Amino acid sequence: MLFKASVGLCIFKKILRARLNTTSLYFLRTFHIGEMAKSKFEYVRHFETENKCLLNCWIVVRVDGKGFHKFSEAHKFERPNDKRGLDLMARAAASVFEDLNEVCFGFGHSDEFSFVFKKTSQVYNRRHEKLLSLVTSKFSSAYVFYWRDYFGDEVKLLYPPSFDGRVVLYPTDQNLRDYLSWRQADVHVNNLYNTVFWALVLKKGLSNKEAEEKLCGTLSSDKNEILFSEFNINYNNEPEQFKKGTSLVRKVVKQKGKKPRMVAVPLHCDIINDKFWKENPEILECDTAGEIEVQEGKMTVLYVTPRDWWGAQAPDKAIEPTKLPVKNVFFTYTKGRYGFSEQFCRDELRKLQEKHMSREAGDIIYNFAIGGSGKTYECRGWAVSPKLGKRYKQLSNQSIFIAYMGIFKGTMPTIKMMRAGDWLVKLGIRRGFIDTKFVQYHITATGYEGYTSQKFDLATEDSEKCFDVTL
Ligand SMILES: Nc1nc2c(ncn2[C@@H]2O[C@H](COP(=O)(O)OP(=O)(O)O)[C@@H](O)[C@H]2O)c(=O)[nH]1
Ligand SMILES: [Mg+2]
Repeated sequence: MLFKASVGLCIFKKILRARLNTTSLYFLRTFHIGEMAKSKFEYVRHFETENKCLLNCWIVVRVDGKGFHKFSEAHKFERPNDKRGLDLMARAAASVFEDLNEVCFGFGHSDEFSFVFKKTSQVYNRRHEKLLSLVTSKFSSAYVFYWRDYFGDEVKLLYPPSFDGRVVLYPTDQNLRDYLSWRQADVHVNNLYNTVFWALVLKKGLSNKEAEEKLCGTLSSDKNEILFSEFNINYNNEPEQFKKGTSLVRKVVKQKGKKPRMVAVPLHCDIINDKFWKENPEILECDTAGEIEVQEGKMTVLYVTPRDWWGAQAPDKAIEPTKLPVKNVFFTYTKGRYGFSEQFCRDELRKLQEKHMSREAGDIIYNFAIGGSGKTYECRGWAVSPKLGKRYKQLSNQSIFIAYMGIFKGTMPTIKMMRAGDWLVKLGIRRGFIDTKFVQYHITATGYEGYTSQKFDLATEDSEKCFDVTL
Protein backbone atom coordinates (compact mmCIF):
# COMPACT_ATOMS: atom_id res chain seq x y z
CA MET A 1 0.00 0.00 0.00
CA LEU A 2 2.75 2.38 1.03
CA PHE A 3 4.84 1.34 -1.98
CA LYS A 4 1.94 2.03 -4.28
CA ALA A 5 1.26 5.35 -2.72
CA SER A 6 4.88 6.44 -3.23
CA VAL A 7 4.91 5.29 -6.91
CA GLY A 8 1.73 7.24 -7.44
CA LEU A 9 3.31 10.26 -5.77
CA CYS A 10 6.38 9.99 -8.01
CA ILE A 11 4.26 10.18 -11.15
CA PHE A 12 2.28 13.02 -9.65
CA LYS A 13 5.52 14.87 -8.89
CA LYS A 14 6.84 14.31 -12.42
CA ILE A 15 3.74 15.89 -13.89
CA LEU A 16 3.94 18.71 -11.41
CA ARG A 17 7.65 19.30 -12.00
CA ALA A 18 6.86 20.30 -15.54
CA ARG A 19 4.38 22.88 -14.31
CA LEU A 20 5.61 24.13 -10.97
CA ASN A 21 8.81 25.88 -10.02
CA THR A 22 11.22 24.25 -7.60
CA THR A 23 10.04 26.24 -4.57
CA SER A 24 6.56 24.84 -4.88
CA LEU A 25 8.01 21.35 -5.17
CA TYR A 26 10.01 21.89 -2.03
CA PHE A 27 6.84 22.68 -0.12
CA LEU A 28 5.18 19.63 -1.56
CA ARG A 29 8.04 17.40 -0.45
CA THR A 30 8.19 18.77 3.06
CA PHE A 31 4.49 18.53 3.49
CA HIS A 32 4.57 14.93 2.31
CA ILE A 33 7.34 13.87 4.70
CA GLY A 34 5.75 15.81 7.54
CA GLU A 35 2.52 13.95 7.05
CA MET A 36 4.24 10.58 6.98
CA ALA A 37 6.07 11.36 10.23
CA LYS A 38 2.86 12.35 11.87
CA SER A 39 0.95 9.27 10.90
CA LYS A 40 3.66 6.64 11.04
CA PHE A 41 6.30 7.67 13.52
CA GLU A 42 4.59 9.81 16.04
CA TYR A 43 3.65 6.89 18.26
CA VAL A 44 7.25 6.72 19.56
CA ARG A 45 6.44 9.75 21.68
CA HIS A 46 4.63 7.39 24.02
CA PHE A 47 7.94 5.77 24.93
CA GLU A 48 8.98 8.98 26.69
CA THR A 49 8.58 9.02 30.42
CA GLU A 50 8.63 11.86 32.90
CA ASN A 51 10.15 11.64 36.31
CA LYS A 52 8.87 14.27 38.68
CA CYS A 53 10.63 15.18 41.90
CA LEU A 54 8.47 14.33 44.89
CA LEU A 55 6.41 17.28 46.15
CA ASN A 56 7.40 19.10 49.33
CA CYS A 57 11.01 17.92 49.15
CA TRP A 58 14.09 20.04 48.74
CA ILE A 59 15.62 19.34 45.35
CA VAL A 60 19.40 19.36 45.32
CA VAL A 61 21.33 19.17 42.08
CA ARG A 62 25.04 18.54 42.56
CA VAL A 63 27.51 18.91 39.71
CA ASP A 64 31.03 17.52 39.90
CA GLY A 65 33.95 17.97 37.51
CA LYS A 66 34.83 14.82 35.54
CA GLY A 67 38.47 13.88 35.95
CA PHE A 68 39.42 17.18 37.59
CA HIS A 69 42.51 15.65 39.07
CA LYS A 70 43.88 15.48 35.54
CA PHE A 71 42.23 18.75 34.47
CA SER A 72 43.78 20.73 37.34
CA GLU A 73 47.22 19.30 36.58
CA ALA A 74 46.93 19.98 32.86
CA HIS A 75 46.02 23.61 33.59
CA LYS A 76 48.67 23.98 36.28
CA PHE A 77 46.25 24.82 39.10
CA GLU A 78 47.94 26.08 42.21
CA ARG A 79 48.10 23.43 44.94
CA PRO A 80 46.20 22.74 47.06
CA ASN A 81 43.80 25.59 46.17
CA ASP A 82 43.72 27.68 43.04
CA LYS A 83 41.74 30.82 43.81
CA ARG A 84 41.14 31.49 40.12
CA GLY A 85 39.57 28.05 39.70
CA LEU A 86 37.42 28.44 42.82
CA ASP A 87 36.24 31.91 41.76
CA LEU A 88 35.44 30.58 38.31
CA MET A 89 33.34 27.78 39.86
CA ALA A 90 31.44 30.43 41.85
CA ARG A 91 30.93 32.53 38.70
CA ALA A 92 29.57 29.51 36.82
CA ALA A 93 27.27 28.81 39.78
CA ALA A 94 26.04 32.44 39.70
CA SER A 95 25.05 31.83 36.06
CA VAL A 96 22.82 28.99 37.23
CA PHE A 97 21.24 31.41 39.72
CA GLU A 98 20.69 33.93 36.90
CA ASP A 99 18.92 31.28 34.81
CA LEU A 100 16.83 29.50 37.42
CA ASN A 101 15.02 31.80 39.86
CA GLU A 102 13.88 28.94 42.04
CA VAL A 103 17.42 28.05 43.08
CA CYS A 104 17.61 29.52 46.56
CA PHE A 105 21.03 28.39 47.77
CA GLY A 106 24.29 27.04 46.44
CA PHE A 107 27.37 25.55 48.02
CA GLY A 108 30.58 24.43 46.43
CA HIS A 109 34.27 23.75 46.71
CA SER A 110 36.99 22.14 44.63
CA ASP A 111 35.27 20.81 41.48
CA GLU A 112 31.75 20.43 42.88
CA PHE A 113 28.76 22.69 43.41
CA SER A 114 25.34 21.92 44.91
CA PHE A 115 22.20 23.85 44.00
CA VAL A 116 19.12 23.84 46.21
CA PHE A 117 15.69 24.40 44.65
CA LYS A 118 12.95 25.67 46.96
CA LYS A 119 10.90 22.78 48.26
CA THR A 120 7.73 24.56 47.05
CA SER A 121 9.16 25.07 43.57
CA GLN A 122 6.98 24.15 40.59
CA VAL A 123 9.58 25.11 38.01
CA TYR A 124 9.38 22.86 34.91
CA ASN A 125 6.78 20.86 36.76
CA ARG A 126 9.62 19.58 38.98
CA ARG A 127 10.77 17.38 36.10
CA HIS A 128 13.89 15.56 37.17
CA GLU A 129 15.61 15.38 33.74
CA LYS A 130 14.84 18.98 32.90
CA LEU A 131 16.29 20.37 36.14
CA LEU A 132 19.33 18.11 36.07
CA SER A 133 20.21 18.83 32.46
CA LEU A 134 19.60 22.58 32.68
CA VAL A 135 21.76 23.03 35.77
CA THR A 136 24.57 20.82 34.47
CA SER A 137 24.71 22.31 31.00
CA LYS A 138 24.43 25.93 32.16
CA PHE A 139 27.16 25.37 34.73
CA SER A 140 29.48 23.70 32.21
CA SER A 141 29.05 26.30 29.49
CA ALA A 142 29.45 29.17 31.96
CA TYR A 143 32.68 27.57 33.27
CA VAL A 144 34.09 27.68 29.76
CA PHE A 145 32.54 31.07 28.92
CA TYR A 146 34.15 32.82 31.90
CA TRP A 147 37.45 30.91 31.84
CA ARG A 148 39.41 33.81 30.33
CA ASP A 149 38.07 36.26 32.92
CA TYR A 150 39.81 34.25 35.63
CA PHE A 151 42.79 32.64 33.94
CA GLY A 152 43.54 35.36 31.40
CA ASP A 153 45.30 34.47 28.17
CA GLU A 154 48.25 32.89 29.96
CA VAL A 155 46.44 29.68 30.85
CA LYS A 156 44.59 28.56 27.75
CA LEU A 157 41.78 26.09 28.12
CA LEU A 158 43.36 22.96 26.64
CA TYR A 159 40.23 20.86 26.27
CA PRO A 160 36.53 21.18 27.13
CA PRO A 161 35.84 20.14 30.72
CA SER A 162 32.69 18.26 31.61
CA PHE A 163 30.62 17.96 34.75
CA ASP A 164 28.41 15.13 35.85
CA GLY A 165 25.23 15.86 37.76
CA ARG A 166 22.84 14.14 40.12
CA VAL A 167 19.55 14.98 41.78
CA VAL A 168 18.92 14.17 45.42
CA LEU A 169 15.68 14.87 47.29
CA TYR A 170 15.63 15.78 50.97
CA PRO A 171 12.25 15.58 52.71
CA THR A 172 13.01 17.66 55.83
CA ASP A 173 14.79 20.93 56.54
CA GLN A 174 17.08 19.05 58.89
CA ASN A 175 17.99 16.58 56.12
CA LEU A 176 18.88 19.49 53.85
CA ARG A 177 20.98 21.19 56.50
CA ASP A 178 22.72 17.91 57.29
CA TYR A 179 23.48 17.41 53.61
CA LEU A 180 25.03 20.89 53.36
CA SER A 181 26.90 20.37 56.66
CA TRP A 182 28.28 17.12 55.25
CA ARG A 183 29.59 18.94 52.17
CA GLN A 184 31.15 21.72 54.30
CA ALA A 185 32.71 19.25 56.73
CA ASP A 186 34.20 17.54 53.67
CA VAL A 187 35.78 20.82 52.61
CA HIS A 188 37.44 21.13 55.99
CA VAL A 189 38.72 17.55 56.09
CA ASN A 190 40.08 17.69 52.54
CA ASN A 191 41.55 21.14 52.85
CA LEU A 192 43.40 20.41 56.07
CA TYR A 193 44.83 17.21 54.58
CA ASN A 194 45.77 18.89 51.31
CA THR A 195 47.37 21.90 53.01
CA VAL A 196 49.71 19.65 55.02
CA PHE A 197 50.28 17.24 52.14
CA TRP A 198 51.37 19.97 49.70
CA ALA A 199 53.45 21.74 52.34
CA LEU A 200 55.39 18.47 52.86
CA VAL A 201 55.80 17.93 49.12
CA LEU A 202 56.43 21.48 47.91
CA LYS A 203 58.27 22.94 50.89
CA LYS A 204 59.99 19.91 52.44
CA GLY A 205 60.68 18.03 49.20
CA LEU A 206 58.96 14.79 50.28
CA SER A 207 57.68 12.54 47.50
CA ASN A 208 53.89 12.14 47.22
CA LYS A 209 54.23 8.64 48.66
CA GLU A 210 56.34 9.78 51.61
CA ALA A 211 53.89 12.57 52.42
CA GLU A 212 50.99 10.14 52.20
CA GLU A 213 52.75 7.73 54.58
CA LYS A 214 53.56 10.50 57.03
CA LEU A 215 49.91 11.56 57.16
CA CYS A 216 48.47 8.06 57.31
CA GLY A 217 46.41 7.66 60.51
CA THR A 218 46.97 11.24 61.75
CA LEU A 219 44.18 13.18 63.47
CA SER A 220 43.22 16.79 62.75
CA SER A 221 45.20 17.93 65.76
CA ASP A 222 48.33 16.13 64.46
CA LYS A 223 48.00 17.84 61.09
CA ASN A 224 47.57 21.24 62.72
CA GLU A 225 50.66 20.52 64.77
CA ILE A 226 52.77 19.55 61.72
CA LEU A 227 51.68 22.74 59.96
CA PHE A 228 52.56 24.86 62.94
CA SER A 229 55.81 23.29 64.08
CA GLU A 230 57.31 22.45 60.67
CA PHE A 231 55.98 25.27 58.50
CA ASN A 232 54.97 27.98 60.96
CA ILE A 233 51.47 27.92 59.44
CA ASN A 234 48.49 28.53 61.67
CA TYR A 235 45.68 26.72 59.88
CA ASN A 236 43.13 29.15 61.37
CA ASN A 237 44.72 31.95 59.37
CA GLU A 238 44.27 30.21 56.03
CA PRO A 239 41.74 31.99 53.73
CA GLU A 240 38.10 31.41 54.69
CA GLN A 241 37.30 30.58 51.06
CA PHE A 242 39.64 27.58 51.23
CA LYS A 243 38.45 26.42 54.67
CA LYS A 244 34.71 27.03 54.33
CA GLY A 245 33.97 26.69 50.61
CA THR A 246 31.66 29.12 48.82
CA SER A 247 28.01 29.60 49.71
CA LEU A 248 25.85 31.48 47.22
CA VAL A 249 22.77 33.26 48.53
CA ARG A 250 20.20 35.13 46.50
CA LYS A 251 19.70 38.70 47.61
CA VAL A 252 17.82 41.71 46.34
CA VAL A 253 20.09 44.70 45.99
CA LYS A 254 18.31 47.95 46.79
CA GLN A 255 19.94 51.16 45.79
CA LYS A 256 18.44 54.60 46.12
CA GLY A 257 16.73 55.67 42.91
CA LYS A 258 17.30 52.34 41.18
CA LYS A 259 15.15 49.34 40.43
CA PRO A 260 15.86 46.48 42.88
CA ARG A 261 18.06 43.79 41.33
CA MET A 262 18.57 40.12 42.18
CA VAL A 263 22.16 39.04 42.67
CA ALA A 264 23.93 35.88 43.79
CA VAL A 265 26.17 36.84 46.69
CA PRO A 266 29.17 34.61 47.46
CA LEU A 267 29.93 34.08 51.16
CA HIS A 268 32.70 32.13 52.81
CA CYS A 269 31.18 31.35 56.18
CA ASP A 270 30.13 28.56 58.48
CA ILE A 271 26.82 26.99 57.37
CA ILE A 272 26.86 24.16 59.90
CA ASN A 273 25.84 26.27 62.92
CA ASP A 274 22.43 27.94 63.38
CA LYS A 275 23.79 31.46 63.03
CA PHE A 276 23.89 31.41 59.23
CA TRP A 277 20.31 30.08 58.97
CA LYS A 278 19.03 32.71 61.41
CA GLU A 279 20.73 35.47 59.45
CA ASN A 280 19.33 34.20 56.15
CA PRO A 281 15.85 32.93 57.15
CA GLU A 282 14.41 33.32 53.64
CA ILE A 283 16.24 30.20 52.42
CA LEU A 284 14.46 27.64 54.60
CA GLU A 285 11.21 29.63 54.67
CA CYS A 286 11.07 29.50 50.85
CA ASP A 287 10.48 33.22 50.94
CA THR A 288 11.58 35.75 48.38
CA ALA A 289 15.25 36.64 48.53
CA GLY A 290 16.58 38.64 51.46
CA GLU A 291 17.50 42.26 50.89
CA ILE A 292 20.85 43.94 51.04
CA GLU A 293 21.36 47.65 50.96
CA VAL A 294 24.12 48.94 48.78
CA GLN A 295 25.30 52.27 50.08
CA GLU A 296 26.65 54.87 47.75
CA GLY A 297 30.31 54.21 47.29
CA LYS A 298 30.13 50.62 48.46
CA MET A 299 29.09 49.02 45.20
CA THR A 300 30.79 45.67 44.85
CA VAL A 301 29.34 44.46 41.57
CA LEU A 302 31.45 45.23 38.56
CA TYR A 303 30.69 43.84 35.16
CA VAL A 304 33.28 44.12 32.44
CA THR A 305 31.78 44.14 28.96
CA PRO A 306 33.79 41.78 26.74
CA ARG A 307 35.51 43.29 23.71
CA ASP A 308 33.43 41.30 21.22
CA TRP A 309 30.37 43.13 22.48
CA TRP A 310 31.59 46.51 21.33
CA GLY A 311 32.57 45.01 17.99
CA ALA A 312 36.35 44.99 18.42
CA GLN A 313 38.44 43.78 15.51
CA ALA A 314 41.08 41.14 16.17
CA PRO A 315 44.58 42.64 16.75
CA ASP A 316 46.56 42.89 13.52
CA LYS A 317 49.92 42.34 15.22
CA ALA A 318 51.21 39.95 17.86
CA ILE A 319 51.14 41.67 21.24
CA GLU A 320 53.40 40.84 24.15
CA PRO A 321 51.80 39.22 27.22
CA THR A 322 52.22 41.03 30.53
CA LYS A 323 54.26 39.71 33.42
CA LEU A 324 51.59 38.93 35.98
CA PRO A 325 50.93 40.23 38.54
CA VAL A 326 51.66 43.67 37.11
CA LYS A 327 53.29 46.30 39.29
CA ASN A 328 51.85 49.45 37.69
CA VAL A 329 48.40 50.80 37.02
CA PHE A 330 48.10 53.71 34.61
CA PHE A 331 44.98 55.83 34.41
CA THR A 332 44.50 58.06 31.41
CA TYR A 333 41.90 59.68 29.18
CA THR A 334 40.91 58.73 25.67
CA LYS A 335 41.13 62.40 24.72
CA GLY A 336 38.04 61.63 22.67
CA ARG A 337 34.40 62.46 23.22
CA TYR A 338 32.55 61.95 26.48
CA GLY A 339 29.20 60.16 26.59
CA PHE A 340 26.96 57.93 28.64
CA SER A 341 25.06 55.61 26.38
CA GLU A 342 26.21 52.14 25.51
CA GLN A 343 25.80 52.86 21.81
CA PHE A 344 28.01 55.93 22.11
CA CYS A 345 30.72 53.99 23.96
CA ARG A 346 30.67 51.13 21.46
CA ASP A 347 31.02 53.52 18.49
CA GLU A 348 33.70 55.53 20.23
CA LEU A 349 35.74 52.45 21.14
CA ARG A 350 35.60 51.14 17.58
CA LYS A 351 36.83 54.52 16.31
CA LEU A 352 39.62 54.59 18.86
CA GLN A 353 40.66 51.10 17.89
CA GLU A 354 40.81 52.05 14.23
CA LYS A 355 42.88 55.13 15.03
CA HIS A 356 45.33 53.19 17.19
CA MET A 357 45.66 50.39 14.64
CA SER A 358 46.36 52.89 11.87
CA ARG A 359 49.28 54.06 14.04
CA GLU A 360 50.73 50.55 14.10
CA ALA A 361 49.69 49.84 17.70
CA GLY A 362 48.21 46.47 16.68
CA ASP A 363 45.05 47.03 18.72
CA ILE A 364 43.34 49.64 20.87
CA ILE A 365 46.12 50.68 23.23
CA TYR A 366 44.33 50.33 26.61
CA ASN A 367 43.57 47.29 28.71
CA PHE A 368 40.18 48.67 29.74
CA ALA A 369 38.05 51.73 29.06
CA ILE A 370 35.38 53.26 31.29
CA GLY A 371 32.37 55.09 29.86
CA GLY A 372 30.46 58.03 31.36
CA SER A 373 27.97 55.82 33.19
CA GLY A 374 30.78 53.84 34.81
CA LYS A 375 30.30 50.92 32.46
CA THR A 376 33.60 49.15 31.96
CA TYR A 377 34.76 47.79 28.63
CA GLU A 378 37.42 45.20 27.99
CA CYS A 379 40.03 46.39 25.49
CA ARG A 380 43.23 44.33 25.57
CA GLY A 381 42.10 42.62 28.78
CA TRP A 382 44.17 41.62 31.77
CA ALA A 383 46.96 39.56 30.35
CA VAL A 384 48.19 41.57 27.36
CA SER A 385 50.66 44.47 27.43
CA PRO A 386 49.17 47.88 26.77
CA LYS A 387 50.91 50.41 24.55
CA LEU A 388 52.18 53.14 26.81
CA GLY A 389 53.65 56.43 25.62
CA LYS A 390 57.40 56.86 25.06
CA ARG A 391 58.09 57.92 28.62
CA TYR A 392 56.77 54.70 30.16
CA LYS A 393 57.36 52.37 27.22
CA GLN A 394 59.73 50.15 29.17
CA LEU A 395 56.97 49.48 31.74
CA SER A 396 54.47 48.25 29.16
CA ASN A 397 54.75 44.56 29.98
CA GLN A 398 54.38 45.25 33.71
CA SER A 399 51.33 47.49 33.53
CA ILE A 400 47.58 47.76 33.20
CA PHE A 401 46.35 50.80 31.30
CA ILE A 402 42.85 52.08 32.07
CA ALA A 403 41.25 54.92 30.12
CA TYR A 404 38.37 57.14 31.14
CA MET A 405 36.43 58.01 28.02
CA GLY A 406 36.56 61.77 27.47
CA ILE A 407 38.94 64.73 27.82
CA PHE A 408 38.21 66.24 31.26
CA LYS A 409 40.28 69.36 30.89
CA GLY A 410 39.81 71.18 34.16
CA THR A 411 37.13 68.69 35.22
CA MET A 412 37.20 65.23 36.74
CA PRO A 413 35.66 62.02 35.42
CA THR A 414 32.32 61.37 37.10
CA ILE A 415 32.28 59.70 40.49
CA LYS A 416 30.76 56.61 38.86
CA MET A 417 33.65 56.39 36.42
CA MET A 418 36.24 56.75 39.15
CA ARG A 419 34.49 54.21 41.31
CA ALA A 420 34.47 51.76 38.41
CA GLY A 421 38.20 52.37 37.98
CA ASP A 422 38.71 51.70 41.66
CA TRP A 423 36.75 48.46 41.50
CA LEU A 424 38.53 47.34 38.39
CA VAL A 425 41.82 47.62 40.24
CA LYS A 426 40.40 45.71 43.19
CA LEU A 427 39.12 43.03 40.87
CA GLY A 428 42.55 42.78 39.29
CA ILE A 429 44.16 42.40 42.70
CA ARG A 430 41.62 39.82 43.81
CA ARG A 431 42.23 37.77 40.71
CA GLY A 432 45.99 38.02 40.97
CA PHE A 433 46.50 40.17 37.86
CA ILE A 434 47.71 43.21 39.82
CA ASP A 435 50.27 43.11 42.60
CA THR A 436 48.81 44.23 45.95
CA LYS A 437 51.59 46.78 46.19
CA PHE A 438 51.21 48.52 42.90
CA VAL A 439 52.25 51.96 41.77
CA GLN A 440 49.53 54.13 40.36
CA TYR A 441 50.12 56.73 37.69
CA HIS A 442 47.69 59.30 36.50
CA ILE A 443 48.39 60.77 33.14
CA THR A 444 46.84 64.16 32.59
CA ALA A 445 44.51 65.12 29.82
CA THR A 446 46.91 67.59 28.28
CA GLY A 447 49.44 64.98 27.33
CA TYR A 448 52.10 62.77 28.77
CA GLU A 449 54.15 65.46 30.46
CA GLY A 450 52.39 65.49 33.84
CA TYR A 451 51.80 62.59 36.14
CA THR A 452 51.47 61.68 39.78
CA SER A 453 52.31 58.39 41.33
CA GLN A 454 51.76 56.85 44.69
CA LYS A 455 52.26 53.57 46.41
CA PHE A 456 49.01 51.96 47.33
CA ASP A 457 48.65 49.02 49.66
CA LEU A 458 45.20 47.49 49.75
CA ALA A 459 45.91 45.75 53.02
CA THR A 460 46.46 48.98 54.90
CA GLU A 461 44.93 51.78 52.85
CA ASP A 462 41.31 52.67 52.45
CA SER A 463 40.41 52.05 48.84
CA GLU A 464 38.47 55.31 48.63
CA LYS A 465 41.78 57.14 48.96
CA CYS A 466 42.72 55.64 45.66
CA PHE A 467 41.68 58.84 43.93
CA ASP A 468 43.35 61.35 46.21
CA VAL A 469 45.65 62.38 43.45
CA THR A 470 45.99 65.81 41.98
CA LEU A 471 45.20 65.98 38.34
N1 LIG B 1 45.66 21.78 42.43
C1 LIG B 1 44.33 21.89 42.54
N2 LIG B 1 43.56 20.80 42.27
C2 LIG B 1 42.22 20.93 42.40
C3 LIG B 1 41.61 22.14 42.80
N3 LIG B 1 40.28 21.95 42.82
C4 LIG B 1 40.06 20.66 42.44
N4 LIG B 1 41.23 20.05 42.20
C5 LIG B 1 41.44 18.62 41.77
O1 LIG B 1 40.19 18.07 41.46
C6 LIG B 1 39.99 16.87 42.20
C7 LIG B 1 38.51 16.76 42.49
O2 LIG B 1 38.21 15.60 43.18
P1 LIG B 1 37.35 14.44 42.56
O3 LIG B 1 36.07 14.99 41.99
O4 LIG B 1 37.22 13.39 43.61
O5 LIG B 1 38.31 13.91 41.40
P2 LIG B 1 38.06 13.69 39.84
O6 LIG B 1 37.30 12.42 39.72
O7 LIG B 1 39.44 13.62 39.26
O8 LIG B 1 37.29 14.87 39.35
C8 LIG B 1 40.86 17.02 43.42
O9 LIG B 1 41.25 15.80 43.94
C9 LIG B 1 42.06 17.79 42.88
O10 LIG B 1 42.98 16.90 42.30
C10 LIG B 1 42.46 23.28 43.07
O11 LIG B 1 42.03 24.39 43.42
N5 LIG B 1 43.80 23.09 42.93
MG1 LIG C 1 35.41 15.48 40.14
